[in-house]
Amino acid sequence: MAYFNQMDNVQYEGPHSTNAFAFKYYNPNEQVNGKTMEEHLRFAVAYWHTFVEDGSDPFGVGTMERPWDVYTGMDLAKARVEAAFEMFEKLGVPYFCFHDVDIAPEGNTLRETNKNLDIIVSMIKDYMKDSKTKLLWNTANNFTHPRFIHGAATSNNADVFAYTAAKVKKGLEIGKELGGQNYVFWGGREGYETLLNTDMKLELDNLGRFFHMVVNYAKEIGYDGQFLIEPKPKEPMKHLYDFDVATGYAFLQNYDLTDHFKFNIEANHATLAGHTFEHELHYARIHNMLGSVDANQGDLLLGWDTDEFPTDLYSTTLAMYEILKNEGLGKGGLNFDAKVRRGSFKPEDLFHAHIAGMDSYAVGLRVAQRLLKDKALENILEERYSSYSEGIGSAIVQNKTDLPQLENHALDLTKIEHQSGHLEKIKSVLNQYLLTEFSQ
Ligand code: XLS
Ligand code: NI
Ligand code: NI
Repeated sequence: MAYFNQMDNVQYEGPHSTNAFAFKYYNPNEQVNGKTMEEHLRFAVAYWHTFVEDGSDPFGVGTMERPWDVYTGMDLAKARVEAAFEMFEKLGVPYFCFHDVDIAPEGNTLRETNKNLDIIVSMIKDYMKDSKTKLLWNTANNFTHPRFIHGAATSNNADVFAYTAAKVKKGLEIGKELGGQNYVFWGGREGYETLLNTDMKLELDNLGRFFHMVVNYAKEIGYDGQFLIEPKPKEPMKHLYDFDVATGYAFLQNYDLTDHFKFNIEANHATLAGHTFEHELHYARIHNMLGSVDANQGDLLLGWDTDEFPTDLYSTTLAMYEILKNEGLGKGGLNFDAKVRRGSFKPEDLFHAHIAGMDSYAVGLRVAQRLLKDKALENILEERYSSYSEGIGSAIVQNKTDLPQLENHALDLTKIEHQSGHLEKIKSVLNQYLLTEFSQ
């Protein structure tokens, strides 16, 4: 059965097209510095936002018109698979991502849930045979069900730790079965409300133990996907343990896990942590920990995870700059962990939203590539830090000096010469790159 009858395959028609169902900037086969746009961007559709969510919020019921909602239970799960693969093909998107609960309903026991999963996973596997769309990552939803009220691997309740481990074990098996490129850990309930009833040390130690078990089991079954931690500072918990990349990195170092994990960085989580998106990408990149991206955007006027589709070209440009500096995302990709607004309830809005996101990242890619080719920002850095390429600066960065020598250098210094930071000039250069990209 077809669910998006009125939609054809979305084609690239260029920046002057007025067709709302065409790409204006994303041209999958266009070469950008030796790779196609499709290879650079590795877009993924997020199953939960696109095929599961109904648009409800804490104040109102669902609003989404979804033609597959005529079904319930396992029939609904199957209808969603059909709708999903139809949409993947029409969008030409190379990847998708899901949580276990997105694809199959939970049973009364985990045994029953796993049976449901097996049925849908084998259906997905069949669909994947005739589709170019692959699994970017899967994960376990260990936060929605009331059993996770006090956490999952960091719960005070050992039964919940076991349940969590069992769900992730199944998730790795599913990832292996479907050729998943990555496996994501977003610790939605891994945090706490108050220290008055929390043994933080035990909870963190347990989380460390849990990840070692994951690494061991992956080895045991020959699962070769990449493990990704997705930081977020808060929501739903008041304090989340993987607050941001730096905090997550310290955790991985403490528990001797840095060789086995990288980060899945979400734009909206970065801003919730009080960082820019590019800060999180940059921090991960310089520590060789940039794995994948949840490509969305937040609303700085609102203090929560609004998960909007990315349309801010400034942000996509700076994000793609980091990704190109990283020489790409390797096994990772750009997953649209983003939802249409509650008022955008028509099925075609799902297409408009993805087209907007894909076009915005295509612009970002092209602008970032030109910035790099011209060394527009790199030259600025080189000049700004030039004091470290000679004299005392070069001794410092080569570890060839010490406090007495530095004192000697400083004691009679009378005039320290500074250069301007030229921030406004730099921003106007960036604007110029953005605005000239498609005006030639
Ligand atoms: C929620 C997270 C979640 C993860 C996957 O804020 O972004 O959707 O990406 O569990
Ligand atoms: Ni996410
Ligand atoms: Ni999120």
